[in-house]
Amino acid sequence: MNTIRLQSVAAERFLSPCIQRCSSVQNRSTSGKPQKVSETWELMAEQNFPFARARLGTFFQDAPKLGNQYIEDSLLRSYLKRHVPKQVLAEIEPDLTRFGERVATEMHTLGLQCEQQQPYLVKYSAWGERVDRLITGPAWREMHKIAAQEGLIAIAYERKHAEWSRLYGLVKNYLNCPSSGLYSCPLAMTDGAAKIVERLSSEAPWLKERAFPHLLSRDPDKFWTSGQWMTEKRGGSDVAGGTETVAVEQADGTYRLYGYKWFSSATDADITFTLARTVDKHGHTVPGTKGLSLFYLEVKTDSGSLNNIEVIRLKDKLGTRQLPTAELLLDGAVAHKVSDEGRGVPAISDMLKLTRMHNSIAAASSMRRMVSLSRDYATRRTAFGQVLRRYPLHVQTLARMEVEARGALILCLENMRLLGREDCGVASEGDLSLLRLLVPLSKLYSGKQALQVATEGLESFGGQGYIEDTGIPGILRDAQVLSIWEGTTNILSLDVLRAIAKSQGGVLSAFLAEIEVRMGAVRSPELAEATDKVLKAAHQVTQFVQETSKKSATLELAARDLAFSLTRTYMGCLLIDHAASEVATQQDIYTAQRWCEKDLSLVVTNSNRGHYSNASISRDLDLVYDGYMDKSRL
Ligand code: UCC
Repeated sequence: MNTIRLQSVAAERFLSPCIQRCSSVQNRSTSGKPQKVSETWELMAEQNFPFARARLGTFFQDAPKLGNQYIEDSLLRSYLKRHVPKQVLAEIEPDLTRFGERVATEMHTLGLQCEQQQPYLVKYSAWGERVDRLITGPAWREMHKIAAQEGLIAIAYERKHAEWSRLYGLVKNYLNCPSSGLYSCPLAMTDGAAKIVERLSSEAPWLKERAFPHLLSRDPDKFWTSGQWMTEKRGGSDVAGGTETVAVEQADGTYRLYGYKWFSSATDADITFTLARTVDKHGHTVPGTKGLSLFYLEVKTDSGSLNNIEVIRLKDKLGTRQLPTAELLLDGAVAHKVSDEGRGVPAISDMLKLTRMHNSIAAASSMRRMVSLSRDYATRRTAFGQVLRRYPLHVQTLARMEVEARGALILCLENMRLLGREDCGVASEGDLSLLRLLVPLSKLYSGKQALQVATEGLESFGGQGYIEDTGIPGILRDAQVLSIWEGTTNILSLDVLRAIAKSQGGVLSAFLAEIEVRMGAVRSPELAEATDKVLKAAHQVTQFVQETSKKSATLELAARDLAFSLTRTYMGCLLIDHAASEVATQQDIYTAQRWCEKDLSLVVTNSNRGHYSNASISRDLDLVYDGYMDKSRL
């Protein structure tokens, strides 16, 4: 029985009209003697009125809880079990298990704090001196320490597990990402920088000597992060057309950079790679891609001041507010040219490959986090008399999210495996071709999936999903960037066309060959229908490209649908291949079957509907500008 006392005079006063009403009821219904207010209150409490004790009521919803993020990720574990040699798995699994717990506990809390302790810029000292000091919060700085100590960059380059080191390192990044408070972003660029530095080890040994030990350091005080400064005011996507930064050679062979970088994602980096146009002795630069070279610079001088860089302002963004993203003026920053003249874009493409892979990893891990929270919540939240997990309609929605998360993850894992082979020089021509094609596909498709899963997941919490301090809205806001940075969906779709053209179709031959081999080995009757569908789509889509290859405008118009078709087909292939393997469960089979219900050859479907015809082009334009008033702009 509840024995409750009125806690304050104020409460007594507030409740007194109600109490008096109750009091008279109580008086009549008990002994008939007059009673004091507090006695009446106790009687009320005895009757268990839920709002009698406190104005908050007595019901508090259980918050969703995270389990060990490695142990609870069935596909991740079975993929590793299937592909990683037993001995290597025995060596790395204890660390993954420990880290899976750390990200779900201590780091999850820290990650949420990163958004509460947003970075800010102090432009002037108290005495009026321009200082441009970037202040980051304690949780953000802690993430730097953790990244170094956990070897999030180092593991892949130390190569203790040969080609499996990359998979191990990136799987740790996958676990880290949703709990990292977006520290995953500087890590993505740092990984890209390490890849460039390693690639340049024979041309620029000084760079390896200077930067590599810092990029791979496990000592937080020595660990450096890198930026990737590409975007300028005129060019986010059109880097070649939009880059205005110029590089002026100095007598000592270094360069001074002058320009305005419009979007430096994490400005607290120690170093950066950036593009600029070298100025010849007549003061001329070469326009377009051929005028761009790649430069390495350190953000601060040895004395700790900025390297002739002004931080103009921090960006006010929809999400990723944990990140100190800034506009920067380069006013003679000292830099080193590290590519051949005019070969800046190909030279930075290694970094783009890595940051685009990290982007897909961020997408896949964001989906995993959302599903983890949603499915746990469904065991805690009761509505209409039952916990949510007992409603098949609710579980069906979560299952659809799970299928998306698994499709995205399996392609990420495959790319990690291929990159490990490239890192160690054991990749075949086919592996390299596949990697060139699959990285942009994974990036462009997973960015869209993450957004869809984030919005659905948010809804699975009802109104609570819309409340900031649950931490759930941040997942949606941060997911929005995934289809934007590192190249938007359409730009990445064009990159897929670039890869096809540059390889003269080689990347598509590798795609088809791999699918034929994998699907040819599937024997399970349960997977027969899905296998046929994947094979048919692979042939139809590659044939579409062959038939359209001479019509570049049509191919460009079909680029997004083509990229979606290639990705859906390849994800389907990987899911089936896994579902047919010795490690598969019934859930793997079900995932593959569900995945393959999608329109795998969307580009063929839409081509048959006439979406890429000239008539469609003008109808699209007419539709978009229907009712638009300012005809002079058309
Ligand atoms: O900097 C940014 C913020 C970083 C945030 C990172 C965090 C992410 C992690 C998340 C984890 C939480 S965002 C910057 C965003 N901007 C972009 O991504 C740029 C988008 N634009 C493009 O991708 C463009 O397509 C360009 C700039 C890469 C290429 O444009 P061009 O100039 O038209 O290129 P071309 O002429 O087609 O290619 C020039 C050369 C060719 O080689 P050659 O000369 O030998 O024929 C191409 O094959 O570059 C080569 N190339 C490539 N090679 C171009 N792209 C690639 C590629 N992707 N891979 C290999």
